[in-house]
This record gives sequence, C-alpha cells and structure tokens, in this order.
Amino acid sequence: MTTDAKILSALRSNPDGVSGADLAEQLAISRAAIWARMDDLRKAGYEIEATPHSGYRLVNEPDALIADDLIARLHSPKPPKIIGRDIRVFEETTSTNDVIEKLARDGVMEGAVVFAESQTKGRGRLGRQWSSPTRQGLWFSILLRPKLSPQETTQLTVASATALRRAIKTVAGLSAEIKWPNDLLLGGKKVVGILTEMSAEVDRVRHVILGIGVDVNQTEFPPELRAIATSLKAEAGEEICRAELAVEILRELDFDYARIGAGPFAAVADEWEAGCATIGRNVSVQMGSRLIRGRAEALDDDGALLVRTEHGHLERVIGGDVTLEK
Ligand code: BTX
Repeated sequence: MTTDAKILSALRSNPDGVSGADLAEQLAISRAAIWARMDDLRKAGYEIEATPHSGYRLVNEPDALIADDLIARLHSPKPPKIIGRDIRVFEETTSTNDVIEKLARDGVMEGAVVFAESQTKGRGRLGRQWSSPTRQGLWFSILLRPKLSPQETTQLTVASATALRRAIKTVAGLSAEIKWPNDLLLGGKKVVGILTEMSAEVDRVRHVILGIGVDVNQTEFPPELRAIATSLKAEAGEEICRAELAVEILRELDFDYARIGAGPFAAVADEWEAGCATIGRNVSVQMGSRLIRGRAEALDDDGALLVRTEHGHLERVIGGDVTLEK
C-alpha cells in the first residue's frame, strides 16, 4: 500500500480523528511528511479537517475513483487474493480492455485492474459501442490468467455475473436479474454489461480480460438507449458511491474467482441459475448465421447454456445473442 492509501485507511478507521504524531509513528514517517500528504489529498478533493484537539479527521470524500483510495478500501479488513492486487485509474482511455491488453503483453500480474473515468471507445460484443460517460459509471477491466481451457472461459463470465449481482444487492439494495451470459438487468433494462476477451492457443488460455461496465449514477441516457438501459441511481432513487461499489465488486469477484479455481463449477452455477432471468424462458439465440429457438433449460458444467429446441434437441450455446421471448 502507498502512504496515501495507509493515511486514508487510518482516517477511516478513526472517524473522530487521529493525531499527526500517531500517524507519523504508525507510518514511520515525519509529521512534516504527513502534513504534505494531507495537503495533496485535499488537492485531490478529500476534505480533511485538522484541529489541535482531535488531529486529522476525514469529513468528506470526492466522487472520483482514486487508485490509492480503492486500494486502501479493498485491503481492509484483509487484502485480496488475486483480483485488485494492482489497481490503476485513468481519467480517460479509449477502451480499458485495450489498456489492460497492453499491460498483459508487458507481463503485468494477474488480477490487475484498470478503471477509466470515461472511455472514448468503450465497446460491447461484436463491435457494438458501450456508452461510458464521465464519472457516472464504473468502466473497468481485469486481467486474469486462469488455468482453464478456452471452452471453459464462459465460466468466468457466469461467475462475474453472480459476483456483480451480490455486490449490487449489498451496496444499492437492488436485485438484478442475470441474462445469459453477460448482462444484468433491472426492470428488464440493462444495467451491467460484461465483455470477456481472450488470448489463447488451441488448448491453453494465455490470458482473459474481463471488461465490465456498470451504469451507476446516470439520470439520462442517449436517445437510442433510453428504452433498454437503466442505472442503479434511477432504480434505487439515490446516488450510489462508486468507490464503495467498485470495491465491493472486486471483493466479490475475487471470492468467485477463488471458487472457480478451487473446485467444481457447480456451486457457482447453482447460484447463477437462481438469479437468472433466462432459465425457464423461451429464447431465440443468434449464433453467427444460425438462429436457434427453444426453451433455456439449464447451465452446463462449463457455463454453456442448454436450450431445448422446438424439435426436442438439446443445444449447447457457448456464445451468441440471446433474446428473451414473451
Ligand atoms: P453487448 O454487445 O452485449 O451490449 C452492447 C449494447 O448495449 C449496445 O449495442 C447498446 O444497445 C447497449 N448499450 C450501450 N451502452 C450501454 C450502457 N452504458 N448501458 C446499457 N446498455 C448500453 C456488453 O456488450 C458488454 C459491455 C462491456 C463494457 C465494458 S466497459 C469497460 C470495458 N471496456 C470496454 O471497452 N468494454 C468493457
């Protein structure tokens, strides 16, 4: 943890204030150095009160994603196993998936996360665009090097959906529905999109990039999205703290990633099915030029969707666009 992250963590665990002398001792730096760090934190938007009686006290925090702040929050009470060991925040990027792809090639460690306050070329699947307005959502990507075969990587998308669902419940109190394989919906409208991209050889995954977009505090969407997209704020009726949500998501993802690594996928799949809007519904799936119609029956062991067609065949769907029929 950096010094700023340690200071923020100390301020949060001492809501009534902490003296400069105590901080200096805990962090093994001079009181003058503490004073200088406080000054920089104030410039970054933290409101920190300093009184002779109670010392330094954190009064207010900015609605900005700050790497040190996210790290401080994520490490308390215990550090992550893998996801979030390295966190970087950019004010603006093209697509966070592209940034982390470059880092992956430079050998950055598994679990690294890149957030952007806005993306100029945020993307969805099949070259579609992803709207990523400044400071209104969470736009981020995670680098993973899982011991899975390329076919099994659908598990990661499925596990991410369950983790995101839990985090949204905890922080915003909302129960989102999962739409196979990569969307979370509130009131039938998309609030989360997940884009899984992979670099692989025939039977070995080099790395997987999980790109996640969460609509958090938008009050308005571009006209073409109004009917199909919503935000947590629109549904909960109140502003959501993005840093708090970001950290809760990373914590839940870290938990599910360890679950996948440790054993059978079944535990994750059961939880996924319970929160899923797709299972039991009539669906049509566009897979390239092929259209499959039928009833979504279950999730297979490797995360594939099993669809019983009108002719009674069971089809395994591992990609494609699913439409829920009425
Ligand atoms: P998708 O192809 O399933 O969904 C893309 C479609 O969703 C668009 O065509 C549009 O109709 C709709 N859409 C666009 N923007 C939004 C939005 N903000 N909220 C709701 N619906 C929208 C889903 O792809 C995967 C999206 C992943 C986005 C993340 S953000 C961080 C990372 N970087 C990056 O470039 N992409 C990922």
